Amino acid sequence: MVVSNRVPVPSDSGSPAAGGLAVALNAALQQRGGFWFGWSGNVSEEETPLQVHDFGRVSYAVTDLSQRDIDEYYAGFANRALWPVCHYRLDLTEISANDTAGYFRVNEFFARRLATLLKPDDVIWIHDYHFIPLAAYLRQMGFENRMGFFLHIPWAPYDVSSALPAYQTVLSGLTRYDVVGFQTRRDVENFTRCLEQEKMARDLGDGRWEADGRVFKVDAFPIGIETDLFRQEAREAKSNSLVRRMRASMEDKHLIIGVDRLDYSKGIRQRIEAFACMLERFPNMRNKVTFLQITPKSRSEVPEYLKMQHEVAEQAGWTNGKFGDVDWTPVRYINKAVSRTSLAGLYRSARVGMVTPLRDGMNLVAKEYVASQRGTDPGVLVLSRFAGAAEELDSALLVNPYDTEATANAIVRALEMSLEERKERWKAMMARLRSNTVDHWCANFMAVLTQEQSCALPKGAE
Ligand code: GDG
Repeated sequence: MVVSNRVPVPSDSGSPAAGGLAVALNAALQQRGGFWFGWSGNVSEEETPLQVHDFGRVSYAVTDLSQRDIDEYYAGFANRALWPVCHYRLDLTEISANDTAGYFRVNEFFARRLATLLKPDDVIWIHDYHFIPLAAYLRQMGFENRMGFFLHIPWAPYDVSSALPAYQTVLSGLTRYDVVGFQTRRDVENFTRCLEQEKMARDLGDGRWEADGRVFKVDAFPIGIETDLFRQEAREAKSNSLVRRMRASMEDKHLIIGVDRLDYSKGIRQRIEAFACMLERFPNMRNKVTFLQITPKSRSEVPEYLKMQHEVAEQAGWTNGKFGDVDWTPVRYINKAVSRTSLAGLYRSARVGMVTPLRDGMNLVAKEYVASQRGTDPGVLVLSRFAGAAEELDSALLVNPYDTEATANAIVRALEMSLEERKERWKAMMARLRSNTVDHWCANFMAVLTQEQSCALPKGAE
């Protein structure tokens, strides 16, 4: 039983959902047979029956939510309290008693709906910050199934995370699982320090903890991508019309690429600022590079997101006004999504990949950029130290995204890097991406959850 806020129900033809995570979890479900359960994405003011869609061995069960539920649970507590706190942004955190109550109420509602589907031997894998208290409600109802939780976003240090409304209830909710998985060692350390500080669990060693007579395992499971498939897609994207149009418009300039949901955690404004700083300090780079930032809008219902949309657009406009010319637009800023194939082809065309979040659980764009490169002439990844991906991809040019000048210098260093050094760095990163794909991630988590073997991080990932 896989549980996530949004459920990628396939189209009626049964074609698989796109995207690495959905593909990997679908594959795990296909192997064992099972359900994917969550929100339908639809609003309904009356309680409607659970909608079940069967596709062979895998079924999808989704439920509607009321507008109030969505406002309080999703747009409220999940996205205005948990998301900013987990991304170390107390300045953007909104504390509201209504939203907090709504989050727990909706989790209890999901637990009641899920309970109608559960069989005693079902293994349940719950995803992300929307559903932290789900296991606690299921346990209260008497369910003793194996339950695992994976947090896709960071877990902040004690002093930050303890500012969360209902912090102790959220934390104790996590102790009701059998396995609690994080993206990185750093998140595991932050989380276990919270357990110690609150005296909420006892350390049994080897990642095992005990709380209220239950033993649970805490570990890092860094998520991967479909490395070979992405590579293949990038190779084949040569004939993609969007990629061809982009290449034709570049003439002999180098392309720098950034791809992110429009989210304040991604550091998009700071990145454009660093690019502008680079143009200011290295006039020889003017007219030689183009920075393409692809940024589909997200969560526009949350006020902080609207505000940053304006800030990023202003920064891009200011940079173009200051440095642009009649025949050169330094920043191409695009607010729409492109297809996965186009994306793979654009990554491959870019000499530099800029992945500079202020804080990120993992960041799959960093991995996709590396996987898309030509081995004989690879581009350079400029990666924030504060992305989870930096733990594995330490052969990237690591930067502090708050340091505008240092990031500007890293862009120049990437543009001027010798072929030999580019190849060396790329090879080291590709080896990591091959030894830890999204399938490994899924299999590792499931193995620990079903107790088939003890948890193993991919070699060298610690
Ligand atoms: C959360 C955590 C963690 C983006 N624009 C387009 C597009 N994308 C795709 C990328 C990538 C995905 O969206 C974004 O993944 P990230 O990992 O970068 O970020 P979040 O959405 O914040 O994800 C994160 C992740 O969960 C997984 O655990 O890594 O830290 O925050 O796959 O390619 N795809 C297409 N067109 C676009 O315009 N087709």
